[in-house]
Amino acid sequence: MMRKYGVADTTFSRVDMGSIAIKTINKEDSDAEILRYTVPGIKDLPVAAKKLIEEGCNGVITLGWVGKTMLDKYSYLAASIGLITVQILTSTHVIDVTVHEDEADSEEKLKQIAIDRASKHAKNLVLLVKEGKNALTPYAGKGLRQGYNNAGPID
Ligand code: RDL
Ligand code: RDL
Ligand code: RDL
Repeated sequence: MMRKYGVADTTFSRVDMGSIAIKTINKEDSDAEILRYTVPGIKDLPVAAKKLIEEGCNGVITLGWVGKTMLDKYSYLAASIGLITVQILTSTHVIDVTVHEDEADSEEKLKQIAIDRASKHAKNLVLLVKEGKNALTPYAGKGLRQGYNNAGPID
């Protein structure tokens, strides 16, 4: 069966995480059909995700970038609640990849976080879409992180 994935990204982001997600989805699911939807900023992502689902996507990944100010953080909170609402209304996963500009001091480190987070969460999306609710169970409790090295389990 051909699976359909949605990729929603922003022009605000300083790294082209949408292309990284698409490359990863194609590698992990050779049968994938991918729809991309680019919007100005994070607060535009919830409706983009909803429209992608309405166009038949079995799962969506959103890729957002949050600035350093308190205003940006409030915008992220609003966007995040919107993305969770879309998931609940549609019973469809919307995997939220967000990079916060104050996560790192250097542009190089921010880029590394973005690449790692986007590719690891694209793999998570493919697993959830292809195999469903137990696809990630082998990794439960393993302290996995996206954007950083894994924290690991506490023995
Ligand atoms: O609908 C147009 C804009 O309001 C929308 O694109 C916002 O998401 C833009 N935006 C902010 O207004 C803001 O204060 C963004 C951020 N901060 C942000 O940190 N990251 C964004 N957009 O992607
Ligand atoms: O949809 C993919 C992710 O956005 C989602 O799994 C988040 O719940 C991941 N996450 C964060 O983005 C974060 O900033 C988590 C935490 N913090 C956290 O403290 N614990 C989590 N997830 O389980
Ligand atoms: O413990 C260090 C980090 O995991 C912690 O600072 C997280 O909050 C960082 N983080 C985000 O800020 C975010 O927006 C994470 C994610 N998304 C995520 O999807 N996965 C993470 N961390 O592991």
